[in-house]
Amino acid sequence: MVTALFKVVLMGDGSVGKTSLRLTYMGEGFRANYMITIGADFAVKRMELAGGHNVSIQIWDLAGQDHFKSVRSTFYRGSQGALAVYSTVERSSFDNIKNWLEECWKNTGKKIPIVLIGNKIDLRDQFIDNPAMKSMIVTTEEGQALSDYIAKQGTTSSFMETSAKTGVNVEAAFLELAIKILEAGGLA
Ligand code: G3D
Ligand code: MG
Repeated sequence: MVTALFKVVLMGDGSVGKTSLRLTYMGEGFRANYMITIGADFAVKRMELAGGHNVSIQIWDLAGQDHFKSVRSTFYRGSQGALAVYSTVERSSFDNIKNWLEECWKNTGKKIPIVLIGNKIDLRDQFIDNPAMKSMIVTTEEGQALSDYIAKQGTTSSFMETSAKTGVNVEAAFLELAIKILEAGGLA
């Protein structure tokens, strides 16, 4: 049995749902700490993994500073895994994932494990038959293909589709990341 604290970051374009995912995972009543110099929240939650491993994850979330590149190098420092989040109803956020990964790996100095998240699937379900939305929608197949591409860059990558609104797959996504970090030798 092990006890560990993992630092993880939430990255992705503004409005894709990073803060909502964190709040859904942690519960509404949760208050995060705020690091004013880099404009980031961080919050800790404990989870129990198979095999009796007790892991706490410290989740770092940019508090509306998503677009200020200058503050983000501190944000990534020491993180052991990342949730790379896009919106399944906003293609530009999907196209930007490669830029987020590059920035993350550059600042962490190693290819930390990634869980790729396609969020807002409740909206995609609503928009799926709307021709005006067709070009905005990112399919499951596209998400999976991007995750496969990330895995070829020399790290582990998993893919999940979530809704921070309905809660579907939110807990599973954080759990998956903790498992990937453990597998990558996060205790070393
Ligand atoms: P960010 O932290 O990545 O910038 P937020 O994104 O968590 O602040 O979310 C941006 C907006 O998208 C919020 O709406 C939020 O409620 C909404 N949102 C986040 N995730 C989902 C989801 O899975 N489904 C739906 N339907 N909406 C979602 P507002 O209106 O508060 O700006
Ligand atoms: Mg936010």
